[in-house]
Amino acid sequence: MPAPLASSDRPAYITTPIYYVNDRPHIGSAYTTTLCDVWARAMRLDGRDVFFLTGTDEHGQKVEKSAKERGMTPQALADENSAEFRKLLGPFNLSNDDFIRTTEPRHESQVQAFVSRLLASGDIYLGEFNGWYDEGQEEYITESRAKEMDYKSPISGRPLVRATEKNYYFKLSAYQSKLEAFFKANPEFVRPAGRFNEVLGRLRDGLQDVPVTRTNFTWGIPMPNAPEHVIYVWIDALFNYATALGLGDAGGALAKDRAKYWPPEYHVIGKEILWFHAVIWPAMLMALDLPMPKCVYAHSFWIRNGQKMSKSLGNFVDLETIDGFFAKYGVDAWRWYMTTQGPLGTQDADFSDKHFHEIYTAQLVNTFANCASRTSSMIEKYFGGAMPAAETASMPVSSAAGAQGWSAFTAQAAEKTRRHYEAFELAEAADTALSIVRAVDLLINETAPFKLAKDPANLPRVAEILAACAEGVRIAAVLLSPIMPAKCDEVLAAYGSTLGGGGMTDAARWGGLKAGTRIAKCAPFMRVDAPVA
Ligand code: ME8
Repeated sequence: MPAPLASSDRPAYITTPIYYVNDRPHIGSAYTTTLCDVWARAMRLDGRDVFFLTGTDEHGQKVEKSAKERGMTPQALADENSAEFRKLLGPFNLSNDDFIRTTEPRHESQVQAFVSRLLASGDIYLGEFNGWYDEGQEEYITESRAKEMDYKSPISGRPLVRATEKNYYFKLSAYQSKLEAFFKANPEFVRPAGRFNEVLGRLRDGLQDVPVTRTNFTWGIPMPNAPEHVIYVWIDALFNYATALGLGDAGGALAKDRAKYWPPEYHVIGKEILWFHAVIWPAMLMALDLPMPKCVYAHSFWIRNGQKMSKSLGNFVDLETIDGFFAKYGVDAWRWYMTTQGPLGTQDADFSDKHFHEIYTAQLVNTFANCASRTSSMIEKYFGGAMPAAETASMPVSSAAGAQGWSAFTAQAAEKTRRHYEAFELAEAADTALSIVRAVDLLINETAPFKLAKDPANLPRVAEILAACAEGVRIAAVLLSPIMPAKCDEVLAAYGSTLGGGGMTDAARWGGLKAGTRIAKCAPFMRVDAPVA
């Protein structure tokens, strides 16, 4: 487990990529935003002051082209599709603090201010580009890379087009050694490690200056000193992370409230946009003398039944498909699957209806819901729905766990979960929190309180067992709440509890459930029919 990135009283900033408005939202954009949401909620639960940013990327040739095809202005297209992304936030239960659009005046004016600073420092200069361009990705490609790519876009498969333009350039080449030194000193700047190696490998080929303006279309932010040039969409877009906090307008009102969040703890992105975030963006920040983000986390891709998702194959898990999952399993089951089974590592993850169903049934119905439900119904049956009075802190967890008592076991699991969340090891955080539920399950199976209860003489022992189970369920619900906020709230409410406001460790401390607390029967996840293959 990597060391924690920052002390817990530091404000925390996390960002998603800003999504292109020439596409509709789908599993990919929902996935990245959900991961960031889980982290943001976990850090808030831990008492940190969090700023969680998402938004839409609205300029560029592709948007201009699509708008033309549809007979509308680029702004109208951007408005329409940005609203689609915004609509996603409620149903997915995403708790972002702002939603930035690159066509907003607050963003445009700050991008111009940043670019003016880079012109003044000589980091941006006028020059001529001769090379290749990937139209789909809106990315300039040098001759040597184009050759490696066989003159085809690795993303769309379409041929690269020849590009010769008088453009403004960013002096990326001047930052080669500074970046190398920075990477060496920050071995966790890009995660997972396999992705960092890819960046370092490409860095060894040597950096060339990159164009930062275009003149062959107009849908972009005008260059402050030469308005016939528009700022290249990628440069415009990367700045969103800083403009949302007002950093381009240092004395302004936005910066007054938000500058404290810089630098970001995590820029979470997909693997295909790593170079921009791991190399170009840090070099621009160096040129602007802004502190570096702590980590760029590049996850891999969801694929569908073993195949890449693409428009031409028509196999995208789109919002309509996701709606079907919400209707059948609920949004929290969706969030659970995204968090625990997604492509957080260097491998792509296959999205399959069957696997979703298996995970739902095994982990949510049979484990989490079953424990919450069995415990609450036995408390109802044997103790009239009131939390039994019993000393449970040092009661052994199970025969397998040796002498370790419940209080020590859950404190250890809670701290481990907290650290996993903090380190963006979200599937591990989920599993560690769920280990408490598995221990409750084992306790019930090993001690069979439903059998013991048949003899009234055993009631003190039954009280002890069920009190431990109830407290275990409560703590697990606290720790799982960043992933499944609504269902965990439901369980906590049934168990007469709340998340409290004192941080994750406090909320998860043994003994939170006082004797006599009303515990209502609850069944947070219900069995549903398996999908037809
Ligand atoms: O690249 N699996 O925007 P974009 C998982 N505007 N995640 C996926 C995915 C998949 N199959 N497909 C897409 C852009 N994503 C730029 C970003 S940031 C300054 C500018 C997610 O709309 C993943 O997060 O193409 C990826 O990086 C992002 O969507 C790309 O979104």
